[in-house]
Amino acid sequence: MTLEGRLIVVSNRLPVEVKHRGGGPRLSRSAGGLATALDSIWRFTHGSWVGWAGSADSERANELLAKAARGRPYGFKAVPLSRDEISKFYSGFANEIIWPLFHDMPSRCNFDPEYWEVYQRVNRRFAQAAVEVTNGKDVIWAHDYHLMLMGRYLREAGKMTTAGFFLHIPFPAPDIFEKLPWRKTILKSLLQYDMLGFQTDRDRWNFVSCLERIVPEAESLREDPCMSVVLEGRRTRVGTFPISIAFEEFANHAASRDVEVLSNQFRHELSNKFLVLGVDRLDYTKGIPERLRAFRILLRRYPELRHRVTLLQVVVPSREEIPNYKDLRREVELLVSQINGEFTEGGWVPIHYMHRNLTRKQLLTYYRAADIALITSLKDGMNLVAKEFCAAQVDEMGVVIISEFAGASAELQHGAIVVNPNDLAGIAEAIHRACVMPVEEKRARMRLLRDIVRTYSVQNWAEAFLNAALSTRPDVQPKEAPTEHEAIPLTTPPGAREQKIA
Ligand code: GDG
Repeated sequence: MTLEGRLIVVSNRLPVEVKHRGGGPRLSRSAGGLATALDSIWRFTHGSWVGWAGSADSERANELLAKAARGRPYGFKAVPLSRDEISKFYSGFANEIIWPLFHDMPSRCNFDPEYWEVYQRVNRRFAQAAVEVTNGKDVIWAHDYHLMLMGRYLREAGKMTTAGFFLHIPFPAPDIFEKLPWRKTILKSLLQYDMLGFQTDRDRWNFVSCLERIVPEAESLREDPCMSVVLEGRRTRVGTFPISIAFEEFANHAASRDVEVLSNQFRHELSNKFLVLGVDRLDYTKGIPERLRAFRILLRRYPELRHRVTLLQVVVPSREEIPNYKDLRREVELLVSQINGEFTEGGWVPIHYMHRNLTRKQLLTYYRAADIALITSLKDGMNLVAKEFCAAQVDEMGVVIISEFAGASAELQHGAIVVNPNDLAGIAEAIHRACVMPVEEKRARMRLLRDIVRTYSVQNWAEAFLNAALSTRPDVQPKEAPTEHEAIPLTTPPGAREQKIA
């Protein structure tokens, strides 16, 4: 695809972070998968990335960013945020209200009205920063729940260019969403974007159902391949774009000699036990305590599996400033020690627990070494770990057990074993089933999963979204012929990609 203008990506954080350490500010790569996801898009376009740089605005920080931009196809535009704004906009509104609410956990929300004030102010500042680097032909692409009001402020600032928004997390059903005191303003602000993208059809339909209930004056039109919503004469297109991964990159790295050696070595150190792997940010939506309890049920129900199965749980530190997250860490660590206390015997520890960041190579080593990926999210926008695990299964032997409430289950359901994460006994049975699954069945399932993830890569995702956004312009016709990366039509619902094992 070709963009006539430039791409202006706007996200809460820039892909690089300025940290103040002794001796002045330093630049590092910031956490978060969005940078990796967009790498493929920057290969054929250029532009700017607007976001928080992780430190107060300073001349030195801006110099560092300008230096970091050299050689990249995009420049950085830092949005300065004070400590108080970070606390109320990011930790507060985004992560104590929207994150739990959109993951169907309203009782965890802290509806502090001050958070709302700061959320509005910060969204306006992001919009101003985006407008400053944009001209009429550019496409603005805003990411995630931190920036739901930015569409409205872009319009107020007189922006005439195309603006799209992609939500990485789920969109809740009306009964949940309507608990939000600022529900109507948020929905109407989202409709100020030209293009809205959701991870799954379920999220898209939830959004449309919320509009029907809360903004009944908005008219939904079913059009192919997207649908449209018209409010006060403005049309917004609404589509499903499941995010994916750079399949070949993961697969090639996993197939490398380095990773093979490390993976064999790791398996040898574990005495070739059957390895179950969990990899998650430490987050209450990921269902980590549920997974541990299910593993305990497995070991109680099937004593013959003791000594034969090991769970490796990798937990990446996350949002440690929020009280809920501290409590979760304690809960997880207590469960790990209880289970290990109950079952450990000479030469076998049932759960290996890591609370730290891994390098990409370490992660791939564990993906490749594992027999099962166990994903038990209580709710998840997509879950890229599931797709990365498939890419890393170069010998096609791993089994994916995935929560029906992870977005990825829509695409992966026929190759994976799908579980309800609240059904702990069901998860235990699924692990048992994977342990005794015949090799041919494992292979058939993993081949299917790898085909699905290979066919629809992150590049397809980004191109599909941007093409759909571009087609909202009155002066741009959708392009004639699909490229080889677009074997899948723009907004094919995940169901259309589902395949069955032959
Ligand atoms: C949000 C939505 C949606 C994990 N540990 C390490 C590490 N990771 C990488 C994984 C993966 C990413 O982090 C986690 O992505 P997920 O998709 O699983 O989850 P969230 O962080 O919650 O992401 C989610 C996603 O946005 C994209 O739209 O799928 O539903 O919640 O890429 O590989 N990477 C490294 N070391 C680790 O220790 N290097």
